[in-house]
Amino acid sequence: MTIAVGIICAALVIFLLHYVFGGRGPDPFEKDTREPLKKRVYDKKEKNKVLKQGFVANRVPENLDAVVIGSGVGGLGLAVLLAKVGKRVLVLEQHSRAGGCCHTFTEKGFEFDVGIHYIGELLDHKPFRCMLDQMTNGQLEWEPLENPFDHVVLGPPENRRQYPIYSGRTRFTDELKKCFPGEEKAIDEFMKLTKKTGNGVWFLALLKILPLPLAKFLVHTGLVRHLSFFFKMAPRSLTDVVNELTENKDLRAVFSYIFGTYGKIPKDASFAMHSLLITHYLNGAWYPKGGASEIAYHMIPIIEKAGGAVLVRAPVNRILFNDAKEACGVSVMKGQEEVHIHAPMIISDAGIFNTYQKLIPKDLQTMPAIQKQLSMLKHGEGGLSVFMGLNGTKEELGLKSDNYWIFAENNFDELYDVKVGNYMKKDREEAAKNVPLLFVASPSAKDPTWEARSPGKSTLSLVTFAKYEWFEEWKDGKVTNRGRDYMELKQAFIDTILEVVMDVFPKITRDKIEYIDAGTPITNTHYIGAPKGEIYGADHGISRFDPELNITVRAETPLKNLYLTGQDVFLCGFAGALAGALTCGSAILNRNLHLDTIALAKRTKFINYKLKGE
Ligand SMILES: Cc1cc2nc3c(=O)[nH]c(=O)nc-3n(C[C@H](O)[C@H](O)[C@H](O)COP(=O)(O)OP(=O)(O)OC[C@H]3O[C@@H](n4cnc5c(N)ncnc54)[C@H](O)[C@@H]3O)c2cc1C
Ligand SMILES: *[C@@H]1O[C@H](CO)[C@@H](O)[C@H](O)[C@H]1NC(C)=O
Ligand SMILES: CC(=O)N[C@H]1CO[C@H](CO)[C@@H](O)[C@@H]1O
Repeated sequence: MTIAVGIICAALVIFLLHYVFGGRGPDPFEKDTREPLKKRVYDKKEKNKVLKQGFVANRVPENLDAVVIGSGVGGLGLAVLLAKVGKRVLVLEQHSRAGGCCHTFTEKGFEFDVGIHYIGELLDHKPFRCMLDQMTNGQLEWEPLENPFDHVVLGPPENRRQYPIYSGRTRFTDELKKCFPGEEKAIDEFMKLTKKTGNGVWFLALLKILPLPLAKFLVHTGLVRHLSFFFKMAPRSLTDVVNELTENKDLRAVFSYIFGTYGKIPKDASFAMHSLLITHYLNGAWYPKGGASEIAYHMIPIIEKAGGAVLVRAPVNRILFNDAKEACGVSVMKGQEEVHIHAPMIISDAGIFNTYQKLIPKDLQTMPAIQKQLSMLKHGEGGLSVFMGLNGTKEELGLKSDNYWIFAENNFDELYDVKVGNYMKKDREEAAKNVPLLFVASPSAKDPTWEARSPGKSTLSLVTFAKYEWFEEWKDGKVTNRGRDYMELKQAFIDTILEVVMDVFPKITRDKIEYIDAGTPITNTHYIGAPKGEIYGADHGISRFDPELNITVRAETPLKNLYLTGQDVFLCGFAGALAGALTCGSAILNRNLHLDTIALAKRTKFINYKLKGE
């Protein structure tokens, strides 16, 4: 028995070593491709020449190596990885501009972001930062947020309590201890558990790129939960863990508030996912200098340089398969006509539901292997965003480079359930009168280039969750004209949200508002292709962290030459979608790109050190 275990373990170690260290395909990070900062381009027309290249058949490069469906950071990121090893990639985007959740739009002279408020892990020399520098040839700059970067606001208007959240390995806990005297032990224990769990995420990455039989072996023997604290903690809910640590309700809430960044209330959230988010921002939070559109703007030229292209207004209506059921191309709708594009490899960043339920033919949709994957995932929560353009500078309006998370009460499990809430279960008119959670941030205050670009103006971005079903009946209407009832419902949400904002930010008054509008779940469907208005793709509840799911939903699909990238392959968020791209790139290039980024970080540190003179 022990000998058998010994042999198995030895075999495992050999396999692991092989896959951990054994890069076989070309390495996209082999050369340091960072260039000195070029002249900054903020002129919209100039940028649109890159971001808004419309689809026409004669812009499609010949002899493509791959087609990527969707230009979110998961799609562009993967295309860059392939371009870096010389592959010619075509990225097709259904919207009129590239970027997916990272795109920006302009209304009444105000530029708004869609889905980038703050990103962590961007300290110099961190693997994630080194990788991003390479993927943008050193042209994308990151601006740190204030410290405290988040503020948690709890309670009803007459009794709102504010807690600042600081980054910093020790500062995070030190500052919490100042707010919660007597809770030192709980705070230290929370941090300990969080770090131990969050640091184990590499195992998730490993499960997704190990050969399937080996991954299955680890999961089915239960070894995975022994080897990885991440998977050990994954089945436990956030509520469960936090309630054991403290009786203090506000502290429980402060431990849990960041659930908003993946969208599951604490009793349905996995402690593993939560730990990832806490550790993600532990070293600080950053915002892309020049706004979110800079991300796509600096990735696209790398794809083009290798002979590829990124074309917009290119809705893929189906993936083409040959008789052997191998993906061999895509069909794009150009007006009423289908344009067929052939390539030996198709990669979808459009999300797993779009890919399996809309883009592949019916007879392939019913394949058991596809059905199994679909049965393991649910649609994530829908989102509602309010975009405000304000007359006044950040100083005049009291806006800073930080975020506010505002909750009507401190028991988040009840936000959707009884009392205050039932929010997500209410009928829509009722829900619109009482929005119990709200994210507030000023993108303009985070961007040091803003004042020069839009003097005297500011923007505010507000996000909450909302049910797709509340808005579903208008989904087939025209995006700019869905009728009066829809406008009224939107307005009801806006009015409620505005009350909260003006209360928490007293310098924001009605006369300062030059522009205000809301995007609902059906708006998300239109602009970012989210089938149910999801803001974070597939649901991130506890079942997402079942190791079985993690080995089943992979970049390789059950269909030959068809791959998945982006947030549904790994996890949501900018970093999660890029990890999806790395996972997919690892499968295609047959090497461990996660480890390549770590090696890259070591090399970069060395190069920077030498550049500085010794
Ligand atoms: C309101 C909001 C706030 C957020 N805030 C943050 C934050 O502060 N920090 C953070 O890290 N993350 C944040 N996120 C999450 C993050 O932006 C996403 O997780 C990530 O960008 C997803 O990238 P992706 O490439 O997987 O998908 P997406 O960016 O959604 O890209 C998918 C693309 O596929 C396109 N597509 C779909 N179907 C087709 C088709 N048939 N043909 C052609 N194209 C198609 C879509 O139009 C879309 O452009 C936020 C998201 C939202 C919505
Ligand atoms: C913005 O505010 C200034 C005064 O603070 C005022 O003079 C100006 O007319 C306002 N602009 C708009 C468009 O409301
Ligand atoms: C090892 C492990 O976690 N197995 C689980 C895989 O997923 C199925 C269904 O989702 C569970 O029943 C197993 O326990």
